[in-house]
Amino acid sequence: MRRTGALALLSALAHGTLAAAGSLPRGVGPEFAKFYTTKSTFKCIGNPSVTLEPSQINDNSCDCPDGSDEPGTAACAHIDPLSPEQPLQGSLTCTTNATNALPGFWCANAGHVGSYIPFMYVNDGVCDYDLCCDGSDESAHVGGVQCENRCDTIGKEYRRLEEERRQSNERSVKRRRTLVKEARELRRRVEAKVAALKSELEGLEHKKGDLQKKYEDIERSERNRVVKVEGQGGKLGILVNLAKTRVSELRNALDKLLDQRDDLQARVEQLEEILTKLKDEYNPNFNDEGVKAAVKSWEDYAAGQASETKAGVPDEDIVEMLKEDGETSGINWAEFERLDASDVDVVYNWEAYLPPSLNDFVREKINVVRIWAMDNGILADSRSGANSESRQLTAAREALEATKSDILSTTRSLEDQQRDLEKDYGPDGIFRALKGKCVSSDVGEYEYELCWNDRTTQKSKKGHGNTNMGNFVRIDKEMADEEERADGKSLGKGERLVLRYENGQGCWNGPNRRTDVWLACAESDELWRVSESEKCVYRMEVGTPAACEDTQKPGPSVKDEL
Ligand code: MAN
Repeated sequence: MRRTGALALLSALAHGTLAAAGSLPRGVGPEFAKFYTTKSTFKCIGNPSVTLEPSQINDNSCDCPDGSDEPGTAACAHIDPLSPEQPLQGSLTCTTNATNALPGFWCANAGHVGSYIPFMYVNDGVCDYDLCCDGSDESAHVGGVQCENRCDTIGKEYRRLEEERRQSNERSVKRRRTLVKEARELRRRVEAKVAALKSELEGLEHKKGDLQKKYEDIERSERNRVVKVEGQGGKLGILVNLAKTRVSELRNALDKLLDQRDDLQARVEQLEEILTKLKDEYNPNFNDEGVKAAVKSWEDYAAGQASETKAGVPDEDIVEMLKEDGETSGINWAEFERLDASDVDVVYNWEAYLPPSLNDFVREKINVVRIWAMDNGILADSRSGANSESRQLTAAREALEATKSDILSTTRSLEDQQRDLEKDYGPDGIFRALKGKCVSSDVGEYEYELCWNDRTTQKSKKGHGNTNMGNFVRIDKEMADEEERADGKSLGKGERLVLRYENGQGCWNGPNRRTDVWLACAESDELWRVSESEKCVYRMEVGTPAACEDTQKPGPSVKDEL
């Protein structure tokens, strides 16, 4: 085989022709037959002013400027655009400057597929079976070459392979349909999530409104409370605190007094002892009037003490009084501190006698005046001072804040899902079904990996770590021009989807790595080839059912389409 048959075969297929026998001159393709049906004279196709005798057709002499008189010989091969330029007799420039009116020599290839081959291959002594299985290109038997007709065998094999390809393509397209279904379902789920998040958000907004109102009501009612039970704000609170302090002061004074009493008691006992000793031991014969008077006074004092009954507080009672206040002794102040009602509540009891609607109205009006009075310093603002917030208000504030934070996170999730719905997931949104999946392949010292909608990675097999070759950015389309391969693992020719992965790891002394992922139809996802066209610019060729063309379009409601 001197050149690939793809061009000729495709050309033939494009015209949808099969070889057909006829009485046309050798090498005339079916679409040019009409130019060769006249019996009298032949007009050159591109130059109808030039007329020739029928015998001049295929006489191995190039008479038409466009070569149309030699469809079955190589006589006009020099004007074949595929032939090297040659001097042309009679041409002013002496070079080929015309275009052959015919695409080439037509091999009918009965039993196979008809095709054109370049004129220069005609009668060159080589059987070009890949293009001309019927051997008609070597009718002159140059050098004794005999090209048998092999179209039966070649045609059979061709049809077998074609059938194989057709079946494989059918399977690929089926697989694609499954992927489209999966993608639709995934999208539907995201849409459902969006709807759920929206209604959740609505609920949260309502809740926030209620909690906000509740918080403000509690806050207002706290501001309205002129006398607070807790803390320093109210009269009762102040009274409780004053009483507590006073009792504590009195207890301390009593404690000290008791000490002083005991001290004085001891000293009195000491003095009584001294005087008793004086009385017992003084000498009455000395006739000392001062001593005698002192002894007399002491005797009178002692006699008075003996007859006097003492009505004092028992010591046990005093000890009891000195014990710290608490739940089991003295006053339990905590009980007073825990009281939740204010002593001015009674003032508001009139509310109970009014209808509820009027109640709210009157309360609201009073509150406005009260807050105005507080704001203007006429009434004490019960909110001022540390720790003045009630547990009820704290709980209301915390509930409100928790709901606000729920709203934030729900909004974020909703935005994520909405962004996802706007993303380009390719034709029929098919790449949504591949999200999270990866394909990889060993090439040299690396394992290369492609993760759909995510990133491409170069993994060192020598343990040098992984290199990001790009992150998915978008889907493009480009024309591929690759030879078909026997194993079918080729991009082929035509428009192909190209996934762009950019902004990968920086290249030493160069830009960030990027990868173009070219896709072709295949039965399963497979990374066929990886190449580095220039430093840190990679190209992956990947087979996937996602890239197959389905002539039977899926139904409506797919918004992911490109
Ligand atoms: C590594 C690999 C190569 C790349 C060079 C650039 O060796 O990522 O693909 O060409 O770095 O320095």
